[in-house]
Amino acid sequence: MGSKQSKQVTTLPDFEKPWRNMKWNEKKSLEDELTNIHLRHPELTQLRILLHGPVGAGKSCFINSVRSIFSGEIKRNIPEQSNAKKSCTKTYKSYSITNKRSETLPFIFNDVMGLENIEDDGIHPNDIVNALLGHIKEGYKFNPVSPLSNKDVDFIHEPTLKDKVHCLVSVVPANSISRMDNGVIDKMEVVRKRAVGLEIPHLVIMTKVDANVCPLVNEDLSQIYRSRKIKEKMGNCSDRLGPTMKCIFPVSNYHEENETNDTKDVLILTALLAIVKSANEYVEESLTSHE
Ligand SMILES: Nc1nc2c(ncn2[C@@H]2O[C@H](COP(=O)(O)OP(=O)(O)OP(=O)(O)O)[C@@H](O)[C@H]2O)c(=O)[nH]1
Ligand SMILES: [Mg+2]
Repeated sequence: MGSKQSKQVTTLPDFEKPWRNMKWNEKKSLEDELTNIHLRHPELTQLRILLHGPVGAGKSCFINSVRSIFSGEIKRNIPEQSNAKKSCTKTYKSYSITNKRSETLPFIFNDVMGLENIEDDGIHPNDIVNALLGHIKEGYKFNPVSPLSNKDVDFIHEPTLKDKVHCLVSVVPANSISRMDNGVIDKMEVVRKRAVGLEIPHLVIMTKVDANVCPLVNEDLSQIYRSRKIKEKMGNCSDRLGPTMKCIFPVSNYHEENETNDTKDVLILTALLAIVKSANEYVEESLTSHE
């Protein structure tokens, strides 16, 4: 399980000191904080987090990784696909997280079909907006050609705060952000604009930092904030997708391992805590704005 935090690395770090402070030894307190977070809205038992992004970015794998962390063993239940050209995820689904004590955590993920460059393929950006607004019923099968309309049976006409999304998360891979198609970026921009207009927080998870982006990080993931390459990739995410650097979180999902390790866990839990706190602030603000 646990991993040594300071491995012998042969590649020299670019920054003498990490530019972001990480609590590498505080996995337990991160888990506790996420488990016991006090929801700031009386009608809610779970904060809803929507993941979107290009096909194969690691959206489903991120949810499996969070499940793995809280259960202490690698989870594979949500289908992922290697070298997928077409989105592996086809339907709208919510995923709860349970810990080792069988407690359900106070947040829930929604996974959607991936975005594609081509028009009429991959999820339609209006369907991501439909999800943000809470209009989509569980199990809805995405249709890339035409988004859900208010005439469809899967359309929720009067969504409550519980159905709505409380934090939008863009999932993008570090190893291809700089060459990501403009078609996909444009679709993500449509969604960001709506989220910003609705004052829904928007954060970014940058996956695949382990996929030959930086030799230092390949050797030792805990050096991530001493790598110029990773900082550059995060800057690319910020430039192309809109959110500022403090909203961008690099992670390495469980994609090939058969057991969890503390370094990966802490990176993912840190990202998750920022997401959940943003969602909680959003629901608190929605409470006061309706008074
Ligand atoms: N190296 C590496 N591979 C990853 C990481 N995250 C996901 N993958 C792999 O990337 C592939 C795609 O992951 P998925 O989770 O299926 O991607 P998705 O975003 O859900 O894709 P669609 O549902 O097809 O839109 C799988 O083979 C994953 O194992 C990561 O952090 N590092
Ligand atoms: Mg998927």
